[in-house]
Parts: sequence; structure tokens; C-alpha cells
Amino acid sequence: MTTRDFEPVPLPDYVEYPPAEMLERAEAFRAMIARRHSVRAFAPRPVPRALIETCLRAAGTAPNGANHQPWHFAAISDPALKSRIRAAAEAEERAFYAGKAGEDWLAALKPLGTDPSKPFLETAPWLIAIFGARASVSADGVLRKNYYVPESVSIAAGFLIAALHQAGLATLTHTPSPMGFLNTLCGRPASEKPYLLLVTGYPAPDATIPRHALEKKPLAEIASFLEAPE
Ligand code: IYR
Repeated sequence: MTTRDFEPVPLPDYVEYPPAEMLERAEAFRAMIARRHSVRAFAPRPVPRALIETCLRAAGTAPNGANHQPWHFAAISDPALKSRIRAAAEAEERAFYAGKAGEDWLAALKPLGTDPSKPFLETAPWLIAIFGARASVSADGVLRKNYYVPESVSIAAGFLIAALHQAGLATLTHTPSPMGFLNTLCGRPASEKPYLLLVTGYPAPDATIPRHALEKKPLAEIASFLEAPE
């Protein structure tokens, strides 16, 4: 088996900012990303493939297990394929909302106002099916096991969502369950697991979000600081 030897190279592109500018930049990013909302109504306006490609390149830089980059992004704009995805997703969602989810889960979803109808799967210009690979072929052609696949794929998905938002597009992380139909419809091998279907495009002019989605936990609830005593 071929393995690659460790070869350190100098940090190629780090930029240091003065402390005041760091704080400004952090605040600017916070304000920018705080304007991201999951949107469930999209405009049919087209979005150029080049924009999606650039955001996918950003996703591909995410930190991941052993740098095996265990992900695949299937970007779908073909209306016929989107219709088939909608039909398959709605079939699963009907079963989910009819009781498969269980009472507690359905109660938790109540403030979101979601239901089995997913017209956005046809309206939005792009659906990005995100797969994680248990194993994949390395640059030297060897099939290797991958590590930390869910973590790696989730971080890359986060990068992608942030990139699309930064570009000015709305997104929805859609997770019909189960979504094995995505392997068949996107022509992906059974060794890959679909993690989510990211819907993206312009929001519909009359898009709404549930008020519940605006309730974010305060910092004190999501973080703790363990510092040296004074
Ligand atoms: N996949 C379903 C249900 C759903 C589940 C969770 I957890 C959400 O945060 C939102 C929806 C649907 O898309 O309707």
C-alpha cells in the first residue's frame, strides 16, 4: 500500500490582523451569519452553476479526517430529476408525518409549521445532495477507509451553507428520512451515505420563517469559559 510521507511546508497564506480589527472582523462575520435563516419557499429564478461551483470549492476546504475528504456533492438543476427527488422525498415525509416520527418529534416540529408537502424541491434552482463515503480512492488509486465521516461531512456542509449565504443565496437543510433514494437518483454507490439535501436559490419574495426560528440561546447558555483565576 502506498502511503504519503510527512513533508512540512510553511503556513502558506495566514493573515494576522491588529487586535481591534480582529474584533471588528469577528463582529462583522457574526452579523453576516446571523442573517442566515432556513427558508422553505424559493423563487424559480436561475442561479449560475459557476456560483454553486465556487461555494462547493469553499466546502471542499473543510477540515476532515486524515484529509481523505470523504464527501461528495451532487448538484442538481435538472427539472426532471428535481421532480423525481420531490416525489421520493414527499413519499417518505408522508409516512413520517402520518406517525412514523412519533408523538414527541412531531410536537417538537409544531413551531416550525412543516408538513409533508415539499414544493421547494422543484422550485429551487439547485438541490445539493451531500454524501459521506465510508471509504474512497486516494490520489494514488488505493481504496482507503475514511475516518470521522459524519463530523467531516457536517463541517463541510457548514462551510457550504456559510458560502452560499455569503454569496447572497438562501438555503434549507432538508433531511427526508430515510433518503437512500438519493443514491439511486444521483447515481452514487451504496458505500456512500446521504447526509442531507441542501436546497438553495433566491428566497421567494413572500418567503416567511417561523418566529420560533428567531429564538437563539444566549451565549451564557451555549458556552462556558474555564479561565485561570485572577
Ligand atoms: N424531514 C422533515 C421533518 C423535519 C425534521 C426536523 I429535526 C426539522 O428541523 C425540520 C423538519 C421535514 O423536512 O419536514
